[in-house]
Amino acid sequence: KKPVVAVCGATGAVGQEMLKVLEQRDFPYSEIIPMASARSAGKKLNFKGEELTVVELTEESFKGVDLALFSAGGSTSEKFAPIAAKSGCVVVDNSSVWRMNDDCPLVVPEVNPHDLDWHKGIIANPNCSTIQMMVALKPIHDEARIKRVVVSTYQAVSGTGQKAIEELENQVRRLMAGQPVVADVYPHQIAFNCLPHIDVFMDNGYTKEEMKMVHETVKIMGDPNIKVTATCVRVPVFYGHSESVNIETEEKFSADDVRSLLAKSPGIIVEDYPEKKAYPMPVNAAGDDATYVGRIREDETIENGINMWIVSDNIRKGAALNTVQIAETLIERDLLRVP
Ligand code: A2P
Ligand code: 11C
Repeated sequence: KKPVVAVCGATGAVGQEMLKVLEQRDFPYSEIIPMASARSAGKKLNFKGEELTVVELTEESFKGVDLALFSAGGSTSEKFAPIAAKSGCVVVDNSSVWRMNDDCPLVVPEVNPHDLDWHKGIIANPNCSTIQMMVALKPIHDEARIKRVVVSTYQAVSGTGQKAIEELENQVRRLMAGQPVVADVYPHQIAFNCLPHIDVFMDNGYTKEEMKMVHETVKIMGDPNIKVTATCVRVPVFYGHSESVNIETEEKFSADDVRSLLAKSPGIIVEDYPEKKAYPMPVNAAGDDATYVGRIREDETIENGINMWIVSDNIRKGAALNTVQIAETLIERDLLRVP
């Protein structure tokens, strides 16, 4: 029997994309149920030419539902994911609340699909900036053992959600019309600016987004020896996160080795032709499934080091697509049930 699938947060930036990805990949289902807050109940959404009606997400919503894809904010996931799992519905959650829980696998299907084998009902989808970095780093780690990663991110406003997309658009319009800007979602103007501040500040001076990259990398790679240090920056881009990544490896690995290894690795497109001015850019990656890697160079200041530039659509591979790929992998491995 094909699963009954709930999309929780179906009216949001990621939820809308989840519906699109389910449609495009011909995901097997017997019914798709879009869920959101009471504000959206009754709203109509189009799916494969049919009209679906949004229902309010409540404690009773999961009876008879086999799979729930959550992207409705942390507090909603925290409350409803255990309720769903308890009623026999497998949850793939896009928020940050379950990621570091020892009972919840944190999965990028190209990297650690085997971790799905021990799920107990709730599976966590990693942070968008972590996912694209993992897709690119895992093949290198397998060949040359990564010891340390220094990453700086250039993250799109869609990572914050629909309201932030509208805020950037409104600010650009107002500034071009010579009007003062209104900052509501972000603490400062985001149009024509960069904010070195994503998610909340922690006691150690890093932001929570930066610490997610540190801790999630270790859990996904299953290797406590990988050291990561991150600086996360919000930039006035609508879709697509970019990352400047410096890695230090145990084994010697040339830039050419990295290029040929990544070119044959799953989920990656190497775009590295400086002579043609061809390198990954968010405007090209937006709407696409691949993680793009370019500007691959040897770090000339250390023995075994590589610099590269990684770009991917944060809403697709960074969120909706990875979530659906986790669900597909659960089905392939015959794991779509709460043990
Ligand atoms: P709604 O549109 O009804 O507010 P985004 O990240 O783009 O802001 O989207 C957030 C998503 O999470 C929306 O679909 C939103 O629904 C949903 N959501 C937010 N709060 C709740 C809640 N308490 N219960 C169910 N869905 C929620
Ligand atoms: C951003 N990475 O770009 C964030 C969005 O932990 O799931 C996702 C936050 C998270 O703002």
